[in-house]
Amino acid sequence: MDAPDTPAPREKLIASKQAWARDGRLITGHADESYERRLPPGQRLVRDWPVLDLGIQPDVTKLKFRLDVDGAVEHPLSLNLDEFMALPATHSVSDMHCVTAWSRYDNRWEGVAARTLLDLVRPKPGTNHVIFHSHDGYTTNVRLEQFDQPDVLLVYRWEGEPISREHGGPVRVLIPRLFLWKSAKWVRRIELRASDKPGFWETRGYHNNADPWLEERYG
Ligand SMILES: Nc1nc2c(c(=O)[nH]1)N[C@H]1C(S)=C(S)[C@@H](COP(=O)(O)O)O[C@H]1N2
Ligand SMILES: [Mo]
Repeated sequence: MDAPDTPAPREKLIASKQAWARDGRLITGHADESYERRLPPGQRLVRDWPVLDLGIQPDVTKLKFRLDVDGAVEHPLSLNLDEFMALPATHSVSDMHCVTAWSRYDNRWEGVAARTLLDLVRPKPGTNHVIFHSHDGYTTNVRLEQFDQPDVLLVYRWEGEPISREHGGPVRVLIPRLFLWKSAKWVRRIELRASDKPGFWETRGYHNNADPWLEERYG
């Protein structure tokens, strides 16, 4: 894939996060009784919005922007920024949960619903997985049923402002009911597949499913 802005990731940061995964840091073991709560087990509320990345924040200019939605679909899409922004807009309010134990409530989003894209590309029968590819070389994977939810958006506004570069602007994925590492920033390509393909953190000790209420942090 194309990742023209990609120098080496911050190896130390990655190594320490991998060590957390190995040690099971932040696991409380109380997932079951907490399932009904708004704040997932082991999480604490923050009011700011922390920035987490691999030490690269690609500058996705209008000229560099392209979104491909392809793979096991009837009608592959390849959109420039104007074409993407012309798709119907969806507004939502949702919470964010990061595996590093912060959660932030009531984020107001605007973007294009995952279901709008799925209606356009039409996944072929037997398509069960979605892989996100980003401009910094990051990848992450979810099951199609996790992407195909009404609250999943490709967002371009947060709290009325354009998504900043550090948070993955101009367009990032938002899957609010999974840990935030599943929400690819600077998204470049959405690949639909019959088979799964674990992404950057999933191959470094993070859980494949990433449900915060089940404490699916590592594994
Ligand atoms: N392209 C890309 N997307 C990414 C990441 C990344 O390094 N590159 N980091 C992930 C992780 S580990 C987290 S916790 C969230 C952080 O998003 P934020 O910086 O907007 O809080 O982005 C996720 N999406
Ligand atoms: Mo993260």
